[in-house]
Amino acid sequence: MANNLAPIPELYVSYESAQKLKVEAGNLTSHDLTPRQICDLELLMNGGFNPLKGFLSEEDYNGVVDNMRLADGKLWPMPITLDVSEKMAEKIEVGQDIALRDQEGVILATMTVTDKWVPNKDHEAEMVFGANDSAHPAVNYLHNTAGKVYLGGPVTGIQQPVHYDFRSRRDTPNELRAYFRKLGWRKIVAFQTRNPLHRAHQELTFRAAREAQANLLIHPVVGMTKPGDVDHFTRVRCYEAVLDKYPQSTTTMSLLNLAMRMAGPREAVWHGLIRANHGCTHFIVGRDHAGPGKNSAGKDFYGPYDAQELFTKYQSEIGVEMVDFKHMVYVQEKAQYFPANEVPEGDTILDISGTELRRRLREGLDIPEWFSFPEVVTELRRTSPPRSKQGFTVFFTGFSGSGKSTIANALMVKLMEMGGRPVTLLDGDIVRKNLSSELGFSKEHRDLNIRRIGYVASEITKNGGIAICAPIAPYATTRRAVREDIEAFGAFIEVHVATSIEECERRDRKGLYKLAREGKIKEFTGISDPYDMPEHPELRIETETADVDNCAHQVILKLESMGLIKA
Ligand code: PPS
Repeated sequence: MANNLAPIPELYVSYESAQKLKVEAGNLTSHDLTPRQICDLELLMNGGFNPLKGFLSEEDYNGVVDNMRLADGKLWPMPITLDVSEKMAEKIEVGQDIALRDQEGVILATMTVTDKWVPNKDHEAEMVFGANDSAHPAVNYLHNTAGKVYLGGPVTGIQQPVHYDFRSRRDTPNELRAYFRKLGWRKIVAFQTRNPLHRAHQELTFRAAREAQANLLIHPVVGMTKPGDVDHFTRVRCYEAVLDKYPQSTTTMSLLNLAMRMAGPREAVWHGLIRANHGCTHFIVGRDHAGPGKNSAGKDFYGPYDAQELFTKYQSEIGVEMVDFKHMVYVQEKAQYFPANEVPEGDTILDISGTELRRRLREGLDIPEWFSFPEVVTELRRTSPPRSKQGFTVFFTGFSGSGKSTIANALMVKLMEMGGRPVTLLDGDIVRKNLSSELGFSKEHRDLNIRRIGYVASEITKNGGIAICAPIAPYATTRRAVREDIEAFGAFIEVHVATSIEECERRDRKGLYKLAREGKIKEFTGISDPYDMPEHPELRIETETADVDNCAHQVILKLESMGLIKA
């Protein structure tokens, strides 16, 4: 298969028309695009999603969901839909033009709304992702992030979404086609990735290109990948380091602003179509391509070779040839990589899993040169310093008067004595004075208060500091949400200050329990308002049998055992 590098259709109008349209579109009803919709729109406009001419109509959507085909019969496996809220949908009539704006309000495109409908999301989840299970990131997105109503219709492109990072590494399909034409590349193997490249990947991509007698395009996704992945800034710096390891002028790299769905087999077909649009002739599909991980029953969503099977079935329609990904392992005796099925008998195989790599990074352990390139390891270590250098949050929870603030203060002083990281105390009373002065104690207000504390703590954690929070935080769901926000950046240590309500009332240091009993303070936690006991806190402290110094010391010991501070 050799490529046809003629330009493919884009949805942009000329510069002059765009300027005019932009002024006119200022008067249209606007939709503010979500980050995922911006990724989708970019690929619609630049031809990456050719033959789509806009967000799917209802008829196209039904065909795509049920049979992976557009209404005209063309293969298309992924619903590219413009989801909006019911409130937004009420403002829009079929036949109307709307302006599509980015998050700063810049008009990127207009769309003529030809269709407006309420999709059956359960059915979409079953058909497209294989299960209506929110453990799947795209199903979770479908039910919990996407709007209830879909709008469909053709798009007129005004301008590309703006990117300030790695501009010279981003190419439209036509830019890549022109580049391949210029260099006389007739066969190109694309490698899709959302992970940093290590030696095994370099070996396998190099072999794939050699086998297909083709040039190689490293085509990483920098739009949206799986939650928890290494951020794309770090990955691109890693890719740039690996690029030097290929024989000169055989290989290039370009960044793809795709929002992945982790849809396994369907996603592989979609990825193939996208690469065909980018002028590639071959595409590497591996074991568990674009796999979403485990379902809620702890089983894989897709079989390991489902993606390869589906791709093979549609290969001629996709227009690129599949190169199957070989699992490469390092053979110690030969000091080189081999495909796992070609390892000489009796030789020793060395391999480091993704989980093991993360553990080594977290704990600052050695990552051997046979596994990765030193430049890549240095980049990864810069973004994932060992735990003893990362930020973290200690989150105290407990009744009013349980001793949270006192222990938190003692802990702060001990951590400051040790030095090394800035420490911030977000005490309940202090926060209510400075951040949440307008809030009361209804469930809604308490949640807002805790979410604010969580937001500040997550920023502190992200930037390498220590946040100590000491609110009552009575609701388990809110504590869990805060934990999730913070764990994206560092450790979250929930400390339950387990002083009983009777003891708190007996101490009544602020006289509030008396007032609560007299009904002079309403909704008082533990008296007239609920408190969900933490079920699995990292630490539970009994203050009735230990003094403050000892309580704070228990936290220090916990932090040491988690590798967050060094003894
Ligand atoms: S919450 O639920 O987490 O938002 O509460 P928090 O921000 O930690 O604020 C608790 C402090 O406010 C005082 N206070 C009350 N607490 C509980 N219920 C009611 N109705 C109430 N009204 C005022 C109380 O002094 C708490 O301080 P601490 O430091 O916990 O004793």
